[in-house]
Amino acid sequence: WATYGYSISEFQIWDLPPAPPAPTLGLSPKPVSVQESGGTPYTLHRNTRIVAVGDGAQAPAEYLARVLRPSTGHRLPVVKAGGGPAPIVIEVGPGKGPSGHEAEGYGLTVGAGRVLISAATPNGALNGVQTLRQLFPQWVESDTVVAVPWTVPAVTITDYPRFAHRGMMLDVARSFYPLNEVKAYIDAAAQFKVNRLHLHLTDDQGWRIAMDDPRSNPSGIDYGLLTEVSGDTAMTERGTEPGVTGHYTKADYAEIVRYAGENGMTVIPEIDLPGHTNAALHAIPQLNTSGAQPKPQPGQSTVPANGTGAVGYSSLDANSAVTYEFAEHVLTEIAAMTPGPYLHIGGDEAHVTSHADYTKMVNAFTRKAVSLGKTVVGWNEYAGTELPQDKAVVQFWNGNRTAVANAVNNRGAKVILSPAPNTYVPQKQDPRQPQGGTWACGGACGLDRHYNWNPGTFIPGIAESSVLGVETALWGEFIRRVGQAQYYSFPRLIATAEAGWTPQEQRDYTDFRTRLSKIGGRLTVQGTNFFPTADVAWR
Ligand code: TNX
Repeated sequence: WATYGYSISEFQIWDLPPAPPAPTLGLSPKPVSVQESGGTPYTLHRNTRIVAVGDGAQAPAEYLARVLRPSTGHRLPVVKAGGGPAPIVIEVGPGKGPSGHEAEGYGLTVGAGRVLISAATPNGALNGVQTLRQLFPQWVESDTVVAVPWTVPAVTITDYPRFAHRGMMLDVARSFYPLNEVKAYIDAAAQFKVNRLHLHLTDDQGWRIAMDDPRSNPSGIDYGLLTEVSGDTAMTERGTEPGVTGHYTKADYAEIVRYAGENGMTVIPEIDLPGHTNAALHAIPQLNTSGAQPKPQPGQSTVPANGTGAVGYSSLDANSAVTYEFAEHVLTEIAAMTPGPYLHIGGDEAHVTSHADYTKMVNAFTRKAVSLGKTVVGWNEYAGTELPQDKAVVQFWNGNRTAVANAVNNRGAKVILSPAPNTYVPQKQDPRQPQGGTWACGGACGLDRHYNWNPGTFIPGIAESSVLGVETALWGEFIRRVGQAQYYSFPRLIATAEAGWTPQEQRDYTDFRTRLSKIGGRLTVQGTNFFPTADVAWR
């Protein structure tokens, strides 16, 4: 060995073959109950039909067909009845899914000659479809035909979520994502049973949603300016490229809502008020009591004359009637465009607004949202305002947990958890990454931080039943386009999806990493970008 200039011990360290990957089905979120029968696997047949039993089975059956057709090359017709070789049966109706878990639960039985998915609702069946998809070979994610046997191991699964809300927030305001990129972001998350898409539509750097003028318009505001002017601005200072400009027409927004729905997701639109409003103040002259319209904000480090910090430098004026006229109209329009029950009014980081002014405005916006028939959502700063009884949701990101507990215990509020160290994906995932924040974890917020926490006990003094669930937050200061959005979101978004789905006592980080090592291949085949974190033995 001396000839080669290194010792035996060094040789052994570097030349040992890698440990064989631990066997795993590679499912995430981990289902509540999985039994592997060890029996003959199911094999898809070129004449397999997807049998949709019950009206609600049609959409999930077609979803499955769309997943399976490109890679298998089979026709896979969706039919209402009948068998044929190796059928996949999806049945949806009362009493079909696991009882007590009707909204999203499902049963999945894979036998040698047949697959059966049963659920009480279409979304439950869709969850079963996503699990079945993960049981096929990874090549099922290819968009061209692959010649492999399409086998699925024989299993019996009963499954349902721990929390109703497993969300992801996309900041389209700092940098815009065109419709096709939003769809790609939805596609990648839907396979992990993420069921809420929170769109951060407005901020200091841009306004991304078209608004029409109201019939009664006392201040004569031209609402078209919001997107004509502030759809054309974006964050330019951070990131390796300037932010993307653009906005959604009402038709684009309707298409996002439709596409999200097809993927089992409810859209939660956010109009951030009363801070984070520079784009609105820049576009609409009447909103500026002083008469001076602010310039577009290229970044957070551009600190306006008042010398306040990096965020929270803009505010609507609590003492101007135009503020209420404007906010109420915008909320009315966005509510009318949104079939889902939630309206997010922001409420974060209003650093240049006095507490009295903040409370006055937020109370008015909250009342308006509720009068429009919506459940109001706000960031945790608004927890201390006059929340409507049983109609408010507090989204925690940072700060005072006691205020959140009080909102729950005194006002019947529910909670969405987006604690920055556990769910903020623009934070660095590895200290060697050049870009990314470090403020939330005092260093990198790795995959372990996103996995190892308990949403049920995170806010002391509240019952788990008051927790709606969890949400990954993709802020957009330096993130540009969907490829980079995915690179920062995955695989940590998968950890959060599992934190929201799988019973706490069944969650184990080592086991999660083993399952993830197999999921990496799927992400690669489907073209979902991800950060290959050092914690995982990617195959
Ligand atoms: C704080 S988190 C914000 C956002 C920023 C984020 C990351 C929250 C409710 N507000 O405006 O994008 O930090 O820098």
